[in-house]
Amino acid sequence: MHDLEKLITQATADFAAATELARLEEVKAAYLGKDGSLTALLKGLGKLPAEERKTAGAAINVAKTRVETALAERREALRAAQLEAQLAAEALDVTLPGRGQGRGTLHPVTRTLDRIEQLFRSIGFAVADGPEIETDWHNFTALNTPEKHPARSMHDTFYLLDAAGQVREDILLRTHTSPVQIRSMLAHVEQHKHLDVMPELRVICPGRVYRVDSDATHSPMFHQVEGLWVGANVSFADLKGVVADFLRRFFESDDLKVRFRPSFFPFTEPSAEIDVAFMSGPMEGRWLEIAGCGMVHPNVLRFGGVDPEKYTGFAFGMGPDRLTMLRYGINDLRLFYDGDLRFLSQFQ
Ligand code: 2NM
Repeated sequence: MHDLEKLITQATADFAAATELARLEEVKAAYLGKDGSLTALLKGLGKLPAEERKTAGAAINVAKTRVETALAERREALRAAQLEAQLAAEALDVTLPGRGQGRGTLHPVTRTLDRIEQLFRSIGFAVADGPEIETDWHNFTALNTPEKHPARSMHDTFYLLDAAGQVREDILLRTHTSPVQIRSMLAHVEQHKHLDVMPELRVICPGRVYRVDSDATHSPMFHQVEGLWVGANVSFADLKGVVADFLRRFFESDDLKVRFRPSFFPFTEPSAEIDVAFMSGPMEGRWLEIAGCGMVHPNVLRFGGVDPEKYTGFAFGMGPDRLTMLRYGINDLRLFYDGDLRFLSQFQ
């Protein structure tokens, strides 16, 4: 039975040489499979003389059990090793700090709007908003815009379509935030109609506006902030003081030069463009057009429900997109609206 010992030794060595479970099952077949060597020995028992059969059979069965035990041990060892390797590969260090949830940043134009609102709130202005889809009446008529004014044309203004796809002439995307000032006046007058003297109305209206225009410095959607102060004795001198003070605070420049240049708007009379010049920095000494303003036209006050014989008011309008470009030295307006995070995430 020396041969059986050799067979067991060989089988154990072959099992040890198999480093993967699949390979181990192949090796097993060589011993215990249908054509395996142990199986062959058991089949050969029948050819032995009857007196030898019993001891030979017992010896072969003992050997078979030992081979099976060696196989089971090796199988278990390989399974354990495989699990060990998998655990090592999938190792997770639960003590590592988290990756963090990017919190995002405010859009640069939003930062400018917040700043403008904060400054005007500090001198007693309310902040109002209104619909971006407006009536022709609120957007043009109430602002004293002549019936044939070019701003009313489809080349300059986005009109809405009806269900049949036909242009509706009475509904449009607002071209300025002035309709909100009209709505503010109407609401203010209604709210105080029981009083002999209406309290002053001070309001700014920031928001999106729309015009048919698109290039490096014009976007079909852009922003405006318009302001309005109506009261019993509101003068152009008040306008100059409020606007100049705001601009110096906005640009954090006490020596900012502010100039009012005569101009024309249908909704104000007299009207002026507002220019500023910095006394230091890269833009030193250059006049920049920054806003428009004027005394609210009597017709506009009337459309707002205010009696122009009793009250006067001033109004102004500016473009926060342009103010943002100036503040950060940006030369292409479209960067604000491309949604490229490489640009937007630079404003913290
Ligand atoms: C500007 C320039 C001048 C303006 C006028 C009004 C209203 F509704 F009160 F009449 N709101 N905004 C105005 C006046 C706007 O923007 C360049």
